[in-house]
Amino acid sequence: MTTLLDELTAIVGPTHVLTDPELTAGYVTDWTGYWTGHTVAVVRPGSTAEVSAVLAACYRAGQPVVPQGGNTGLVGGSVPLDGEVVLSMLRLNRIEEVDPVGRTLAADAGVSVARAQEAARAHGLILGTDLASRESATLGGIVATNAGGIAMIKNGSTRSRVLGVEAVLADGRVLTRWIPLVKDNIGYDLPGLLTGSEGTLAVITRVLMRLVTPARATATALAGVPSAAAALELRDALGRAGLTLEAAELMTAAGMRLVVDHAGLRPPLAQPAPYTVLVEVSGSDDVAAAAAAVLADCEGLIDAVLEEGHSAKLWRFRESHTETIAASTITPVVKLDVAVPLRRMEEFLDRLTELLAAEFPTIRPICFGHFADGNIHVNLLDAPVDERDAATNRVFELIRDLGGSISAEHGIGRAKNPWISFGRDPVDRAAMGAIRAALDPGRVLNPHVLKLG
Ligand code: 2HG
Ligand code: ZN
Repeated sequence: MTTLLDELTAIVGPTHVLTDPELTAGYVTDWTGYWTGHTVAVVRPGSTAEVSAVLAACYRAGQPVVPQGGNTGLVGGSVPLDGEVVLSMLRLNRIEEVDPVGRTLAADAGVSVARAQEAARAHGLILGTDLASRESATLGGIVATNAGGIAMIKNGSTRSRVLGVEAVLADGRVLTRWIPLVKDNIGYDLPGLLTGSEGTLAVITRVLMRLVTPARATATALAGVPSAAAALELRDALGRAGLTLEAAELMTAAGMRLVVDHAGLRPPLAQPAPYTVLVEVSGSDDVAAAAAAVLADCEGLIDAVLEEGHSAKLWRFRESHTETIAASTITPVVKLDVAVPLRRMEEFLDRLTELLAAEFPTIRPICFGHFADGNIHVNLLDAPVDERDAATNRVFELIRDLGGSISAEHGIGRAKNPWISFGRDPVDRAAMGAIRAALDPGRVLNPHVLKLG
């Protein structure tokens, strides 16, 4: 090990190889505090050439490596388990170019989503992926995990906007697929394959993203509705009025109460409702008036507030959920990220509440999420540590019965390994395994993540 550490130190310089547990602590535990491990060293390369040399050295030594961006993932995918080197990508932080004509952004993997967004906005464009952890989450991270987020309903997946990547393979070779064209149909879609591969196929060092033209005028509303079905009816009514959904989020009465109490906010609606929907819509200049007309006409609506533009004030109720939940549980929160077919969402939420109350009475579930794409974040608070897996299993069994997905946007990481067969059949897993073995025969890249069984 001393020889390898010497080699790594020679590549990146002594200040960028951290071994002191006090200095590595922040790199070995995830955001929830549950997923943790230890590392022989955190290595912080400053260029693609250094990433390549570090990986080549680790490959020769058979030393496993965990790539890490902002460490904001929620499935334990960016922290070491058992001595892996942590490859921190944060020093690769250059925004190379925004091309306003081709509508592309080229940047290093360690650039934060917020900085990339700012650079795109300076040219009248936006990144297209947005999420609450935007200040810390990195471009490499959102590509490696195919991050979902609040804008997916409008702009599609992160994968659909990755035009190119530069990535270092396990043995140190640099793969460059960097074509700033939306039409380029030569062979396999390797950027698409690396997107969502959770650091198991290569380490992404640069990304070339397709940018999006932002809406000219938007309005944001919070609406209290009696059911998830009513939330979907509101979505349809907005669509019929010619409005475009920029975002559509669902919150429950329990989640709203928690956020209001924790953040000391005034409840936004005069009457509490079983579900509160946040919608941001775009349209012509009088979008707020058009949205108000839809809300006024909406059958069963309990109460609503509407603001012009992107209302940070209204979004706060939604974006405070993750932090509020983390601060309100006596055991580390169990974070499940599921999707259900929209026509079964009501049934899912009802059956989930019933089964948890019957079988795990001490667990407090809080559900919220991007309801228009079927994605619900199921957070289990106060879950006794010895009930975590059993409760997860029951929720996933329900998801399987309903034809949903056990991982809508957060990935598999370490957290969901035992359940991968709920979502991928043996032939599918064998095909993924063959790709992984071909690109990383020594299995040094994120070995404990995305285990295919
Ligand atoms: C979000 O939608 C993130 O805010 C986090 O995906 C979800 O905290 C969660 O469960
Ligand atoms: Zn989400």
